Amino acid sequence: MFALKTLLAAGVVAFALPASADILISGQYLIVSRGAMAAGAAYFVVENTGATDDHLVGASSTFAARTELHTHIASPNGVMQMVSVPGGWIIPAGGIHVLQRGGDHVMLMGMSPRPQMGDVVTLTLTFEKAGDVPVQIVVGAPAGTVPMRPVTP
Ligand SMILES: [Cu+2]
Repeated sequence: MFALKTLLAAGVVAFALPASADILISGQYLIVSRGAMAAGAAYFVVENTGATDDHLVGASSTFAARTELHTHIASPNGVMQMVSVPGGWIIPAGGIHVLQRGGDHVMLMGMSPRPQMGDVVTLTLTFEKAGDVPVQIVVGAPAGTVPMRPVTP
């Protein structure tokens, strides 16, 4: 019983801590589709300031029925299609990984209630080393955003 209590206490403490010092998330925003599906895609930059590689292995949320790591690939007829990326992405030590429109993103399906422009929602990113990293995301494209915004490390 003591061990269980200790574990629970440790879990609460870990959850209350800010994001891992080695993982920084920036430029995050969420685009919500029109139509009945209430699907959305989240974009952001992950920076790993640590000395060892980390691995973004998953994402979760409390406001969508499904939350998945996705990317875009060109089908044989040239049409861009979204596919899930169950293996996630390696974030190299001292490097960045950019999730951006037309490329990698976090897909949210069956959002309820549908987030409105300007709402702030919480997405939890799960890293192999940094663990769960909650990220506050504003709904809507930031002013001046262009689809393939270059990001410098
Ligand atoms: Cu997608």
